[in-house]
Amino acid sequence: MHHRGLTPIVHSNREAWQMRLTGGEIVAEYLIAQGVPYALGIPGHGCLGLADAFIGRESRIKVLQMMQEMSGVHIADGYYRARKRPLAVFTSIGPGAINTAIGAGTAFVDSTPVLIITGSPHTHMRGKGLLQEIERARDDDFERVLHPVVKRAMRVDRVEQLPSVMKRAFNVMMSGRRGPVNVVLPMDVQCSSIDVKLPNPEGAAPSGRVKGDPVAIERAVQLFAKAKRPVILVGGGVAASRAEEALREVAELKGAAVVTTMAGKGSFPEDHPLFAWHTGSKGTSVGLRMTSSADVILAVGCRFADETSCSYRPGAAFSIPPTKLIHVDIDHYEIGKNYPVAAGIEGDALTVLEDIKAGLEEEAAKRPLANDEFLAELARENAKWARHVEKLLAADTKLPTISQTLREVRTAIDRDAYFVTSSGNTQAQMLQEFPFYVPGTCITTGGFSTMGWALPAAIGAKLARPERQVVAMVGDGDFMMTMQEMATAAMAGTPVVLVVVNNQGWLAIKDLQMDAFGKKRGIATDFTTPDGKAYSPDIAATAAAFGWHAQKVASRKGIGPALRKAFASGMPALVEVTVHREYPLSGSPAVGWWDVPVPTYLKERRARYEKARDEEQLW
Ligand SMILES: Cc1ncc(C[n+]2csc(CCOP(=O)(O)OP(=O)(O)O)c2C)c(N)n1
Ligand SMILES: [Mg+2]
Repeated sequence: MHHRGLTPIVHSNREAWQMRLTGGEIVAEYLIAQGVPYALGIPGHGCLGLADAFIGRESRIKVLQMMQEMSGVHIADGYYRARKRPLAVFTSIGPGAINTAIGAGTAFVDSTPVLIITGSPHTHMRGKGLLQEIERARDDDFERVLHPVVKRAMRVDRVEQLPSVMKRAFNVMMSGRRGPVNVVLPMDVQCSSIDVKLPNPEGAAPSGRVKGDPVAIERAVQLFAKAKRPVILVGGGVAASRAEEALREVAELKGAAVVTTMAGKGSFPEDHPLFAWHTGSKGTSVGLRMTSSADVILAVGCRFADETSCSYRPGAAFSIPPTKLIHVDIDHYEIGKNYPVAAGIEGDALTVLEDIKAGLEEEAAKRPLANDEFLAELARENAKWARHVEKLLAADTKLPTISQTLREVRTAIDRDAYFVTSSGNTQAQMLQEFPFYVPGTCITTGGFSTMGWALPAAIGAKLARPERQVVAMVGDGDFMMTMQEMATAAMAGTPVVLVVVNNQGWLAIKDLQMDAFGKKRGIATDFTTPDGKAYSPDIAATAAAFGWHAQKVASRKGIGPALRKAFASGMPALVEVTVHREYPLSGSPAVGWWDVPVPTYLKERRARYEKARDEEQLW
């Protein structure tokens, strides 16, 4: 036993009992002990010893390849969201390691655990400037690149440290506010060995959930029970803690409107009469009305980011005060960050909601808690929003709009299908127009909005849930950021269905340029050839070239049948939809305020911008 204080191993794999293991083998065995089914990696000289250790262990952990390390992290991210089990990603040194940064940033901002193991120079070579070492400011300096985008960075200098590092990496990743961890593993450490008993994961981590303070919970119950215009604001923390059921129970008990953030989308059945869609700059009229006029908001697992809060312009999304805020979060840092609280509760979303529910049940025994007038107003506002969406759907354009495509996709796929988006108009319109019925089926990068995320994340979701339909919908720009991962899906045999809406440009941004700066201010957002003509690769043909089932449609009525054929193919399948690209039907209108600074030379717009900006209140 080399490490005092480690729990003796209780291991189903007897070979691992007090065995001589290399660093690479310690990693592989610990991942197996943690029940990690896949390690995603691109080998290079910086991780040869680690990659080799997976040989002979294929029945217990599979190595999958991806085409860019960033995508490996995205795959793990999508897998976690669909299954709540982490995967590991391993890379070589230098560029391979740095390629994980965007994946790590996405997972960090969206609080998803991913173990990122990056190879690094031999400990005795540090600072010599070996191939792919970053060493001009400090020897073997890579890990600082990832510091801001991981929950913790862990560096191993000797193989003896590795069992403890692996154990702690999982603990950090999987407790509290979850997030990615980087383990830096030098090449020599991967290959040297020790006699080791691996720590048993079961005895090594905190168990259970963090309860909220009973005094604060009682205060919250009293406030919420008395509310006349009660709103529950749902962030990503509800899905993270699998608190969807408790959320629904609390909402129904009180008769509260449920509004979600982008990260919270899909945590509440969106055909439920208490659902009030979304607030914020990309929100909905019903959500904005509910959150800006609430007397009490119970916010669970959300950060009050600028998009949710209409850049903190009072009365736009929120009016806190006078609205009283009950803010529940696993991360105390979020409480009081952007708005003052009437009750701030640090705790896990599920246990806190269950405790609030118990308190509300007591109150409900004394008197009715719901306000029928408020609920009638909610129904009216919901009907108004539905009419707005129907109007968008009725657009009479030659090519289908993204709104129409979303509707056709919703109609064609299963109720419990996973629907994956990353950024652009598809994500913004998904938020406003696409209802999710089964909790957990909305998979989107809510906080980081990373283009190129959806395809690899969908591959991860399909690995996690092979029995369910997994559909990703992306723009042409988004697609071209990670289209090479079509090879990954072909090799892994994951029949994801990818809908690419082709509008020959970064149109979400072009629309924003027009909204904020003026109709003539589009720049660098159309894809064109030197003669000014619209440019697009033949996207369906690229999918066919990767060995995918591929179809191209340019009519609304062609979308449903194409999707059905895609599912029937049993293969990874792409449906390219050529969509309408003229503003404003290229997207859908933003209904809330967002602080997009306007250049002073656009005098009139600048004046309007400043007037609105001056109303913002940063707390
Ligand atoms: C990696 C990354 N770079 C830049 C952006 C900024 N951005 C947000 S949406 C968007 C354009 C999206 O274009 P596309 O995927 O074609 O979708 P569209 O809006 O055209 O439907 C850009 C550039 C981003 N979110 N992520
Ligand atoms: Mg586009």
